[in-house]
Amino acid sequence: MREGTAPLIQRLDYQQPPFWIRKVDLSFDLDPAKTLVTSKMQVERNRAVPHGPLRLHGEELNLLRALINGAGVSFRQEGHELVIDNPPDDDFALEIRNTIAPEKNTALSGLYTSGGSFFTQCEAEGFRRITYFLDRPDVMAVYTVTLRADAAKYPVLLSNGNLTSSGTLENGRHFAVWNDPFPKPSYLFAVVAGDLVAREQRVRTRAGKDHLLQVYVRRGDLEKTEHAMNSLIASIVWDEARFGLPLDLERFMVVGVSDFNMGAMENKGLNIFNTSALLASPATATDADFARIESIVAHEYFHNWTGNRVTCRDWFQLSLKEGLTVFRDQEFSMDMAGTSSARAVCRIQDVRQLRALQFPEDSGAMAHPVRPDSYSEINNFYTATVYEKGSEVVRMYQTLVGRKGFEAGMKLYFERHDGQAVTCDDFAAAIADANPGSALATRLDAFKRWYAQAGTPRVKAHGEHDAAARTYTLRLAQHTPATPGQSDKLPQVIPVVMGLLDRHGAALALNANGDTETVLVLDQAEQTFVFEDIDSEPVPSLLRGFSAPVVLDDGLSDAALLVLMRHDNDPFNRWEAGQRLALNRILHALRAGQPLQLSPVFIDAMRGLLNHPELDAAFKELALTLPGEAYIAEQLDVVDPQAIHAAVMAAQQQLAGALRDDWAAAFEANQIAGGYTPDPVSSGKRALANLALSMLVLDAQATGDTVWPGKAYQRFKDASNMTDRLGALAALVNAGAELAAPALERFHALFKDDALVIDKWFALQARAPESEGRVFARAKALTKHADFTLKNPNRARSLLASLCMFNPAAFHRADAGGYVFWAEQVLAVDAINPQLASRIARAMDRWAVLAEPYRSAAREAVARVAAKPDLSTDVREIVERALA
Ligand code: 0A1
Ligand code: ZN
Repeated sequence: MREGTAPLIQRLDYQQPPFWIRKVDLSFDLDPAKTLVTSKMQVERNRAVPHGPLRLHGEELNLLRALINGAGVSFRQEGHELVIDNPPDDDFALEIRNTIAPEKNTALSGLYTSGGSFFTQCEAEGFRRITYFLDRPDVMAVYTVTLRADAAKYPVLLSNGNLTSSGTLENGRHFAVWNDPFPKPSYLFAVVAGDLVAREQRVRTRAGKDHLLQVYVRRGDLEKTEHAMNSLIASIVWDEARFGLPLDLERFMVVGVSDFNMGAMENKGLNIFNTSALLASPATATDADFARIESIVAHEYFHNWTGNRVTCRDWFQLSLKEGLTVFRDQEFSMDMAGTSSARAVCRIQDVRQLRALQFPEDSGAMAHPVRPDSYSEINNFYTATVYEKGSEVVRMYQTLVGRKGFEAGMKLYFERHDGQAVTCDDFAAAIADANPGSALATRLDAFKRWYAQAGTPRVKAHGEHDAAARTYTLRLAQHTPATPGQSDKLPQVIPVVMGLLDRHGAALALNANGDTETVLVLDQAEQTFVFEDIDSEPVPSLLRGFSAPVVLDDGLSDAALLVLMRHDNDPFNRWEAGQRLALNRILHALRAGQPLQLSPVFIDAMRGLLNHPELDAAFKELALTLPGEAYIAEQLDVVDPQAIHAAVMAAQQQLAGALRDDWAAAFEANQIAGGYTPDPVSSGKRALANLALSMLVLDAQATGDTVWPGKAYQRFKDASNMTDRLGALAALVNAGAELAAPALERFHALFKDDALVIDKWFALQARAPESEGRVFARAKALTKHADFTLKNPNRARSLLASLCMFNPAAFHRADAGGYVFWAEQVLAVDAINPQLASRIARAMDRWAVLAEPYRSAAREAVARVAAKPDLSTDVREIVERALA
C-alpha cells in the first residue's frame, strides 16, 4: 500500500462486521501472468449491528464483474474497498470475478510465484490481494476451492482440507477440488500449485484415527525433509498427550517455499514453510537449524488448535494465538530435550532471545503492549513483544495456577470457544475460571495489565537478616518505565519463584513444611516477605527459571553471585549468576571509561565451570558465553556501541588467554565419534567444542601461534557435518585469521548450489566482529556479489539484517556510513517488498539512546527515509514512530 498517511486503527474501535460470509466457492485458473479468480459467497446480514453498505477489502485486483443473486449490481470502488450500497436484506449469493498477476507479486503477500510454482500467504491481510472479501479474522467461512492449471508445469494442486475430486481438462490442463469442513478466517486460506514432491507418512493417533502426513518440497530436497516429518509426528503425539488436543484432519500437509517473509504459516491443514525452517541434512544444517525446525514445525502444528480452531476476533488479539503457541512450542522443545539440565538449556536460550530482541523493543520507539492499542500496518506487529513476551505472559499463568491448573484452564478454553474468534480476555477468563481462588483468579484484573502496559518492569530486591529474631525480610519493589504514549504505569502481578541458600550453598527451608522453593506474588508497588528460622545471612535466589519478564536488581555482591553460580540448584539462576558477574565487570569498565580487566576470581570461577565434572557441555557453553552486545546496551542510559564492542572483545581475549589450556582440554574432551545426530547431548558437545575452538583461534591471533588456526582450517575441511564445519569457519572468520579468506572461498565453492547454505556464508561475514571497518567494507562489497539479491528475503536478511541489526559495532560508525547504507537498502527493498523493508528499518528503533556522534547521524538518516513521499505504510509507520 503506497499512500501518504495510512489511518491509525484503534483497538477500541472494534465493531462486528455488518455482514457474515458463511460459505465460499473459490476457483482459480492459474497462470503466472494473469490468474482468473472466481469467488461465490453466501452472505448474510449481521442483525446485531446497524444496517450499512457492504464494504469488501481488495488490493491490486482487476475486477471483471460483481453479481448478486446472479444479476449485475452497482458498486463503487473507494480506496481499497469495493462498496455495494444497497445489498438485499435477506441472505444472498455474491459472485466476484477478478484477475491478479502472481508473477508480479514481489511483496509475497497474496498469491505469488516462487521458483516456478504458486504459493499464497494470507496472514494478516493477504487474502484481499487475491479477491474482494471481508478480510478480517472474525468472518469465518467454509471454503471449497477449485484449482485449474497446466498439468505439466503444475502437477501438484493443493488447498486446505480434503481433496474431493481431481481430473484432466482440455489443453493439457488439469483440476483439483478441495473442501475444508472447518469454518475459518480468510487469513488461514492457502493454495499451492507446482512441480513438487512429497515425503509421506501414515500415522494412527491415540484416538485411533488414521492420518496422512505429507511434506512437499522441490525435487532434490526430499532427503532434507526427514527431520521435519519426525518433528511433525512428535508434535502430534505431544499435543495429544499434554493437552488432549488431537489432529482433526485426515490429511495434514506441509510445504516448503524459498521466497517467504517469515518462518512459516499455519494455514489450515496446509502449513507453508520458509525452506530455512523446514529443510535439514547433517551436511547442510547446523544443530541450531535442526532445533529451530523442530520448534517451528511444532509451532505451526500447535496453531491448529491455538489459532485455527479458536482464532482471534481482531488483530489486536494477535498474542492470543501467538503468545500461547510460542509458549506451547517452548514447552514442547523442553519436553523433547528430556533431562532437567537440557530443559534448562532451552529455557536459557529462550530468555537470551527475549533479552536480545524483546527487551530493546520494549524500551525503544516501537514499544507496545502485548495487546497493542493501535497500528497503521498490522504486519509491523508480528513482534518479539507479541510473540516472546506474550509467551512469558502465558508462562506466568501456568506459574500462578500450576501445571495441572493450566491444563484445566486450556480445557475450559476449548470447551467454551471451539469454532469461535475470541479475545485475550476470553483466554484469561477461562484460565481463571478453571482455577477459582487461585493466585491468578484473585488478581485477574491486575494480572491483565500484562496485556495493556508496555515496558519491562524493574524489580528491586533488598534483603535483611535479623540475627536475633532469626528472620529474613525480603523487600521487593517494582516500577515500569514510561513508554511512548504511556507515561504512568500501575503495578504488575509478578510471580517471583525463589529460594534461599546459606553461605555454603545449601538450600534453606522457607517454611515449616520444609519447602526450599516458593512463589512470591508481587502485586503492589512495594511488598515485604518474611522468612522465619533463618540462622544466618542467606543468599537469595530470585526469579528462578526467569519466572517473569522483568529486569531484576537484587544488588547481590560478587561473593553472593559466586555462591549462586556454584551451588544454586536452579540451573537458570546458576547461569544467570555467571552472566551477572561478567556483566558487572563490563559495565564497570564502561561506566568508568577504563579498559576492562577481568579479575582472577572471575577467571577462576569460569575455569571451575568449564572443568566441572558434572555439568553438561551445553550448559557450559552457555555459561562461558559472555552477554551479548545488545543486552549490555540495554543496561546503559547512553549507548556507545564501539565502547561496548571493545569491552566485550577485551573480555573475550582475556578469557581466551587465561583459560588456554582448559579450552584445549575442553576441545579434545568434546569430540564425538560416530554419525551425526542432533540430540541435546551431542549438540551440546559440538557447541562447547566450537566455542573452545574459537577461543583458541582468537588467542592464537594474539600470540602469533599458528597451530590452532591450522587445526581449525583442517577441521573446517574435514568436518562431516555443518555444525562443525561452520563452527571452524566462524572461528577463523571471527578471529580475523589469515586462513579465513581461503576457507570462505572453499565454503562458497562447495555449497554454491545450496541457497540456504550460501545465506549462512553471507550472514557469517556480515556478523563478524568489527575490526577497523573491515567487516563493514566487506559487507557493503557483498551487496554487489553475483549471489546477492534483495528479492529473496532470506538472502536479503542474511546480509542486511545481519549487519544492521546484529552487528552494532560494524553498523554504528563515526562516519555514519552504516546509516547511509541502511537508508539506501531500506528504500531499495521497500520498492520490492514492504514487509521485509520495514523489518530492516527497525535497526534504528533505538537511535535516541546512542551517544554522539551516532545519535545525530542516525536521526538524520531516519528523517531522510521518512521524507520520501512514496514509502509503504509499513516502513512509514516504523520511521515515524522512531521520530515521534
Ligand atoms: N502466523 C505465523 C506467522 C506469520 C505471519 C505473517 C506472515 O506473512 C507475512 C507469515 C507468517 C506464525 O506465527 O508462524
Ligand atoms: Zn505463530
